[in-house]
Amino acid sequence: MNLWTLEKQGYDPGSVVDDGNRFLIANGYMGVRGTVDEADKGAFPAVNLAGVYDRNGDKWREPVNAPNGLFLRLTFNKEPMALPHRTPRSHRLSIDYRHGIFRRETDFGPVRIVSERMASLAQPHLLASRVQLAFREAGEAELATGISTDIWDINGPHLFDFRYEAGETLACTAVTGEKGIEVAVAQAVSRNLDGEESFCREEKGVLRTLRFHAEAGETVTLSLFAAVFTGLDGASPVDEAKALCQQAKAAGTDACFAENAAAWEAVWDRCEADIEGDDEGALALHASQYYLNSIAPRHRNDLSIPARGLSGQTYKGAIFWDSEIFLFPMFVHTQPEVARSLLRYRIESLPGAREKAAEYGYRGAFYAWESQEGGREGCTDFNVVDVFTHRPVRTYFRDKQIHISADVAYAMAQYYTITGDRSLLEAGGAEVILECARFYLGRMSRQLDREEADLLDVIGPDEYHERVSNNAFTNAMARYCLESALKLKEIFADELSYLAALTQKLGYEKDWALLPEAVRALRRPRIQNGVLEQFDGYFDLEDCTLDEVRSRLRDPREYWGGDHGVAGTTQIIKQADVIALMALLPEAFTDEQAAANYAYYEPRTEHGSSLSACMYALTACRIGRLDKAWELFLKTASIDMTGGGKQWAGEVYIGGTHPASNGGAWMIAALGFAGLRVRQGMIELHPRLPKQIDRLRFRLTVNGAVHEVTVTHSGYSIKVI
Ligand code: IFM
Repeated sequence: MNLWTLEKQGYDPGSVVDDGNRFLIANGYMGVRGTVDEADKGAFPAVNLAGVYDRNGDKWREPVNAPNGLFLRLTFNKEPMALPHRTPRSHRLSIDYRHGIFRRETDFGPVRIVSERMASLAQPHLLASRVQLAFREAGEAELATGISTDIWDINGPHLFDFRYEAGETLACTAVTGEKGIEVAVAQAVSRNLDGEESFCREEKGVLRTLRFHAEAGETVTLSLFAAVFTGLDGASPVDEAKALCQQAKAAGTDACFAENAAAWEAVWDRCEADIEGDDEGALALHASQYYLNSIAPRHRNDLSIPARGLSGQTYKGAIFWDSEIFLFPMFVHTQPEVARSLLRYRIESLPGAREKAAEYGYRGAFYAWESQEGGREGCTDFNVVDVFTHRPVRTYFRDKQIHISADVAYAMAQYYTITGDRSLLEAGGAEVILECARFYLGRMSRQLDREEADLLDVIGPDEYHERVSNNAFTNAMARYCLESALKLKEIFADELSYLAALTQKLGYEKDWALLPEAVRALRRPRIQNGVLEQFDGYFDLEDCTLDEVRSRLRDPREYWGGDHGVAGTTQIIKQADVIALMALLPEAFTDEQAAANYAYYEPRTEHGSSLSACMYALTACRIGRLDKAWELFLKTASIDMTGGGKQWAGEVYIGGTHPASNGGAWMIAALGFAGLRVRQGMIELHPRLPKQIDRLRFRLTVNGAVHEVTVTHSGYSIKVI
């Protein structure tokens, strides 16, 4: 079994959208969905751009998809050799996770098309494909290559005022509707045949058509080079795109593919993780690492990663708590420079978070629940569409999911705890922590006759229960945020002038004084038989089984949460909540508490979010439920290979890749199975290997040096590479 390749045999029109996610190639700058070369809009082709957003009218803002510069369509003897127009004799898709190469092989009978595509990790603006057309019969061929604007948009169109250039290098330029950001794509071709060439500017792009006679047994090879630049990259995107295409063409496809492979090898040198003993697990771990690494921002130092990566416009291309809680751990341990980029994005977004807090009447920083560029809130008050009435449903994620600020502060503090490097705190991280703490100081409330203070009317990670009070996760994470603010005094004990300047800048004197009392007073959850109550009154809700709740659904796409959702009045929860807390702050709980809470909450959890299984797996490792941990690991790590995960929330499509699960898979392997803890640059291991694994190996960067950790059932070793 090849432990780095996923293959799929056979053509199934019903899985084309899922395959677009499964076979995604990306390089942090853009993601190219795994659709065939000739795909039209119906197949959801997209070149999804990181960090470029647009809003069309009053529809949701979402990231922009660039025109497809690797378009290719063959007509032979006037018949389309194209999906879905002709049923193939055979069809095979594959992705090489090691170097991010998508391959399609389709036998249409008279001709067999094989193409390989990459999004260069070495050159973030470059895409390339190499194509072979093997003719079985003689005939007249018409080959169109070029830049197609027939691309997928959920809430588009986003591009207007198209301008096309024909010639040796094709170009297409357009501007976004909302902000007029220029998006330019150029394309060049090299091929081993001549023919009659013509150009056409179609409504759907600009194409170069070559007519030629093919002999039976003849194989035509060609390479396509496409470059994408936007107005955010520089002043003349189209010139840069054309220049890069020509440069790539001059270098040749082999050189471009080799350069990409070398860049991937450099990434694997930093973060490769391998399992020996179970091939299914090994492939799934490679897959999840690939999906996550392929969308890591490496071309900029202030970008984060959307919840569906670069697989499309789902979830508005927004950054959620997923980044800090599920993605950040892999990066901070293996490629701290990427982790810094995720956190710098939050530092840059601080003005937006302050504005949001002010909008709700608070001081400090209330981060966007669905954060777009500059921290702009993408979450609307109506985030789900009811399947029965087709009306938008009022949801409260934007206003009540206040744990987001604590999650951001948590990652900021963890960066220092893990690396011992306080430069990020100095570069704005400390200010973020203080402003998040200030938000909670204002958000807490206390009845006059009570000693304790509450966080009322919130939503915890379990989104099925809206507008609850004293959610255990939210309160504990808010407390951690308040404590982290106080801890800054220790961290900067040798440089108190730094904090004094910050205090003055923020007018923070009064807030410092309030912090210790806030830490003391913030409500702790009720505990029954060792089990933390998820929120006030949770134990009084109907205690029924998951199957019972599922049987109450009248439509499979029905939303389980909100006012009328089937889960809201029951103890059935969407995703890890108390258990997520125990995974994030393990030292705050005993093993007995972890076991009691796992036993209580696991059967009551739908795992309706891809963020859930990994948190349970981490706790399962801790309490020695290793078979369960392994099962949850496989579920987490293979999600984007199998196309798992929910596709719909009410009538809203939420499919795509699942970076949080990809990061979760690494967390289970390293933090769970190996029991890795890095504190101030010191590595500790407490292995708990499931029986399915003979040997677990992974790389880390600690104190600037790459380390390789090997764990077996008889011990472990750590060596500097
Ligand atoms: O952040 C998550 C949330 O916890 C559950 N719904 C999906 C979001 C994006 O992954």
